[in-house]
Formats: sequence, structure tokens, C-alpha cells
Amino acid sequence: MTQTARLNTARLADLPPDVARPAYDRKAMKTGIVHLGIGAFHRAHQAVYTDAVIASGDLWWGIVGASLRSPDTRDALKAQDGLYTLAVRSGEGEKLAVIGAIREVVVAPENPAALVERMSHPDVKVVTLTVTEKGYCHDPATGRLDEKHPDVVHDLANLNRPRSAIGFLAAAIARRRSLGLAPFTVLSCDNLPSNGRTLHRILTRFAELVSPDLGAYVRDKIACPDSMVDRIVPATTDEDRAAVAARLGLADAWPVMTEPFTQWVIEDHFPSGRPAWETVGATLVTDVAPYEAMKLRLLNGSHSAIAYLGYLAGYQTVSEAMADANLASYVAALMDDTTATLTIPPGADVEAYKRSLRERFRNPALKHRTWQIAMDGSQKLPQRLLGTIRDRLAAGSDIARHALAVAAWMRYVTGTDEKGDAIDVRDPLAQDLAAIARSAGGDPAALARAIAGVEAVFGTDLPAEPRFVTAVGEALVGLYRDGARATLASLAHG
Ligand code: CS2
Repeated sequence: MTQTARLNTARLADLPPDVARPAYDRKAMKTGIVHLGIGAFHRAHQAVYTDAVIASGDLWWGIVGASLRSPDTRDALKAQDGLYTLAVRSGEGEKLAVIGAIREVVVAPENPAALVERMSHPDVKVVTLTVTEKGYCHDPATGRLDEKHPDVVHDLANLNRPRSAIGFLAAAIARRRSLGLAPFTVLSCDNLPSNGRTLHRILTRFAELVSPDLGAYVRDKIACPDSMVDRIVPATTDEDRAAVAARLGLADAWPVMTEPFTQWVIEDHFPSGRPAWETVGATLVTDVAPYEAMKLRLLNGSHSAIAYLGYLAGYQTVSEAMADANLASYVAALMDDTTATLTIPPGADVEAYKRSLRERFRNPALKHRTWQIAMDGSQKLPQRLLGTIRDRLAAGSDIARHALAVAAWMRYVTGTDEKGDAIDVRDPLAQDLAAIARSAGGDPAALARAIAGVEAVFGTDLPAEPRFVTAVGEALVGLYRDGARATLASLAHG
């Protein structure tokens, strides 16, 4: 059997007619953007908007993507000249488009100086980031730089060969400044609260620790606009690769799978210029905060609740979990509880938004694993669930539903599921949390109190708040006694 030929520039013309492809001169593109963290999410979101801007005739905005850890994406895309397939899936079928915006992928650990050089090129106007919550080397409860983080300690001592996104940004900002180049704008596209402001605070502090002078420069000269990004992008599986290859008639080592919905709201503050993303569907605004809180608390908050409760209930994917009527009605009620804490963005219909979220979660064509969303909960809970809990406590409202989601996370991070099988817990605090679980000796109320004491997640206020500790304790006792399915059933019918 002959091997299927690989997707690349020379084969674009062989694609079936219903597959969209770049119709612009890729060789004429400049590199206006360097992206840190070139995972599936970037390739299904920002790169797609940017591809559309380039297709409209502005060739300035080609992207150099950087992997801060593994060479996998570079290895996949190199033989494809940076081309890859975007597969948009819904119950009605699948649409494929080959995306051409990525010019090159570099692997930071192989040659950190080369990435700093790319970022220091005069053509670069914007550096975008999707490095996940934990990539900010911060304390999730306070949003401040974690000065003891091993990568921060390393990068402060070795700024000529950084490891972290923060280290690369500081090194490239310093280099551009020494070359007399205008600074780039840094656009965070991660699910952090006030992601631009948070990044600016973290980066300024890091730069101050390099030198007071660099600290002042970052504080005064580096723009970090806020942005809200939204598109569900499950990890690509081998089954997905095979299905895409069958349709393309060509092999793509790393297509990205996503849903029809996409949204990008960006604070319009780019002193060095930016792509005209507003011409291809993005919304440029002066204040992202209400959009971001609505999305983080409603979409991501519900996602995390579905991930932990769904996983414990034995559901592999979000759509499978949403097919459990009791879980679905809990999610609807959780969203209603959250709504009271939100400032609704101008013109938004929050009830329609909530309905559309539930519809998206039910998309049967997306195999979005509960395990994938469950990752890094210690970094996600504060902005997804704990802010809502704080606001509801301040208003004197009941927090039982949100406390149940937090309790499900606590049970999940003990590392043992309801059948007694091990859970592969991926979280920077996994070991600490497992040790706390062992010391609680199987008593759920003690476990809830002990985990609620983890300051990096819960701050200093929530552990001292009896209404919080009691609600989470009761929920965890119930989860251990009855299991997730029965707990959700009694909520729905009780
Ligand atoms: C998810 C998000 O994995 C997760 O934690 O909640 O990646 C979610 O799919 C996106 O934020 C949707 O925009």
C-alpha cells in the first residue's frame, strides 16, 4: 500500500473543491505576529481570524509560532510548510479549510535565543499568547507573579536563555529597546480574568526584578490589551486525523477540530498597529471586562462543573454528560445562579447566550473529554467559580450549586474515582493536593476544610468564611455518600 501524500504547498491544488485554502501569496507574507504557545486553540482561533485578514489583502500579518515545550507541533507542520486543516464540526456535518497564516514554528527550548531574535524583528508588531493559565507563573488567587516559581527563578538568572513566556517577553522587550525598535503589543488570549491587565502586572514585576529601569519601561511603554477568546477546541485524536485525511486525500499530521461558534472581543489598544481583525468578525471595544466575566463564569465555570461532576459520574465527554437530564438541569440552574453576579455587556441577551452555551455543550460531533477540561483546576477555579461564589456570598445568596462543583473538583484531585480507580490528575498542584487528601484520612468534611485552606487557590478570605467551608464540606460529604449521579438526581428531583 502506498502512503498517503502529505499536505503541503505543492499539493494545495490537489485538494477537493469543497476544501477552502489560502488563495494569497504565502511567500509574500511578512511576520507581523509572533505567537507563544502554538497549540490547537491558537490554530483554531486567532490564526483563523488572521488568515482571513491576510486573505483580504494585508500580507503584513504572517505568524511565527513558538512552542515553549515540545517539538510536536513543529514536527507536524514543518513537512506541511506550516499548512494545516481546520475542521469545523456540528451535528449537520463538517467543513474543512486549510489555513495558511503560520509561516514557521520554532521550538523555544531547542534554541531560546532564536525565539528572542524572531520577537525582536522590526516587522513584529504584536506578540500573542495562549500558554494556558499556568503559563503565567502567577499566583492564581491574587494574579501576581509567583516569584518563587522555578521558571521565574531560572529566567531571572538566565535572561539570555529563558524558559517561560514571561521570560521570553522580558528578554525580547529589552532586546528591542537596546536596538532602538518600537515595542510590540502583547495580547494575552488565555482564559484569565482581565488577562491583559494581569499579564501587564506580572510582566512589570518580572522586569522590575531584572532591573528597576526595565520595570519602568514595561510599566509605561508595553501595551497589554485585554481580550476574551471563545471557541471550543477538543484535542485532536488519531481518529480525527484519519477522517480528515480521508476527506483531503492527503495526510495532515495535526489538523485541529472545532465547533462553528467563534468569538473574539479585544480591547483596542495597539500603539504599534494591528491586523484589522474587526473586518473578519472580531469585536474591538474599549472595555472587555463584562464580556470576559460573562464568558469565564458562564461558559468556563459550567465547563469545569461538567468536567468534574461528569468525570465522577463516568461520562467521557461533555456531550455525553449533557445527555444526562439531571446534570443538564443542574448546569442550567448553575448558570442562572451565576447570572445575578454579572454586568451584562451592551446589547447582549444573556438568556439567549446561556441557551446557546448549552446547545454548544451538546454538540454531538465534538468529542470534548471531561478529562481534558478537568486539567489544571487549581489554576482555573478562581476565575471560573470562586469569583461567583464571593459575589453571591457578599449578596447573601445561596452558594450550594457552585459549592457542589468545587467539591467535585476536590474529590477529583484526590486521585481516586467513585469505583476506586486511579484518576490521572494533571495539575501543577497535583502532588500537594494528593498529600492533603492522604492526611485527611478518608473524612470528607476534614478533606474539604484542608483543601479549602490552599491559599494559592482560595486566597485568605474563603478559608475563613464559615458559609463557604460548610457548603463545600456538605457537598463533599454528599458526593462521597451518594456519588455524583445520585447527587445530581436528588438535586433535580428534590
Ligand atoms: C475549557 C476551555 O479546557 C477548558 O478548560 O473550558 O478550553 C473552553 O473550551 C474554551 O475556553 C472555550 O472558549
